[in-house]
Amino acid sequence: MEADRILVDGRVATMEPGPDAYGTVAGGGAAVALAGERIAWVGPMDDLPTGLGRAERIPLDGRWVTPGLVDCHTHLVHGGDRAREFELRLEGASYEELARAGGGILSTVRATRAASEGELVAGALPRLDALIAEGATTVEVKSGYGLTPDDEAKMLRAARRLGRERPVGIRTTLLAAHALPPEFAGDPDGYVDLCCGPILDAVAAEGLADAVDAFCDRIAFTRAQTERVFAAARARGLPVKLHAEQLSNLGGAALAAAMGALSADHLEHLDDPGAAAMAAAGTVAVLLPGAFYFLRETKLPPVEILRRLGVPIAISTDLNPGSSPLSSPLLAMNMACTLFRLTPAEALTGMTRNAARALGLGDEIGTIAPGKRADLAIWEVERPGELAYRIGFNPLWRRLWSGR
Ligand code: DI6
Ligand code: FE
Repeated sequence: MEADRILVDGRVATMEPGPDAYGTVAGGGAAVALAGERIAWVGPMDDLPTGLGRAERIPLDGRWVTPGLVDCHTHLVHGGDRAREFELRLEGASYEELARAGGGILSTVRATRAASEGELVAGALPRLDALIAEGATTVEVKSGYGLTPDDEAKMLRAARRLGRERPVGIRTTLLAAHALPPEFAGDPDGYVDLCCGPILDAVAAEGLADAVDAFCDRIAFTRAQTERVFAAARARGLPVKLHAEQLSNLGGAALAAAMGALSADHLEHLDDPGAAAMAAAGTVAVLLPGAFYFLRETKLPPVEILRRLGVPIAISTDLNPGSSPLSSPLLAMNMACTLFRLTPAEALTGMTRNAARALGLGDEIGTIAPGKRADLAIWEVERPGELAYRIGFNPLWRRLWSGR
């Protein structure tokens, strides 16, 4: 075995399925050997392979190593902010009322259209840095505030640039079917034609999207419109995922599952048939407690049903200016426990292994296993359950992305 560095005398939560919920490496101390950007070996110190004499040893003094965190659902590229809308909501306006009055997502569309690609990058970097500072090594970024071929492509180019500006994996998602732009008022099917043709063409021509998403809800697009967007994406070989059952139940999760979606996200209003369809298809349930909290929702996603059916659960920040201005993966994990009653181990699985799967990257990242990318977070904690426990405290010691 070849390795150039070995993290020694640590404790390791591999997050691989196993006898304990964290995939903990047994024994007194554990080690992770790295070969370039890959994990070469992980196991107890006592079993360290011989012949690694020349590898540099990095002592961890008992600190915990987990996979780098994977934030699998964000809208972190956008112009402007929605602080005024927050005040209006606190005075009694609902998210849905503001959206129907031309505010909400559309107010961010106006600000995003007015911004240059460079301005979008500059605005997004501090938000991305906040995720990185808490151990994120892969972040998904959606479009959805441009809603024209040029503006959607501009957003996704800005997202790709973030991955060149920072040591982090960026996965991009085209979310053109996010809201009906004002120039298509009264003609949602006309806009869906634009999403399925010119927007997808513009984005695919430059290879700007790794997946395609839509918002299937009573303030956004119907099931039939969503199906058209998905068919166009799949015809171009792009995987799909869906904002489903957030504010109402249109049966989006079942549609997503039937069309082989990687994930269905939000899911507060998910029903039993939708959950069963997701279980049968292996579609990941991405829960977004930040949006539930910030919109002061009361309808909980059906976690017990998802568990019983064995639907993999991922957790994400949903970082966006309107429904979840949350740039803390650790707080998202805490909220998943306090609000949705996940266990701390389920929350960490949801930000690592299952989040990787929600991005179609389950073979590449999300657990600590030989051959996977060396994306690791090293924490000053006594046990991994602490990661979901504190509020507003960051115990990250070091982070490695691609072995760096
Ligand atoms: N649901 C959400 O929570 C975000 N998008 C969506 O479809 C919110 C986006 C926003 O309000 O700007
Ligand atoms: Fe979202």
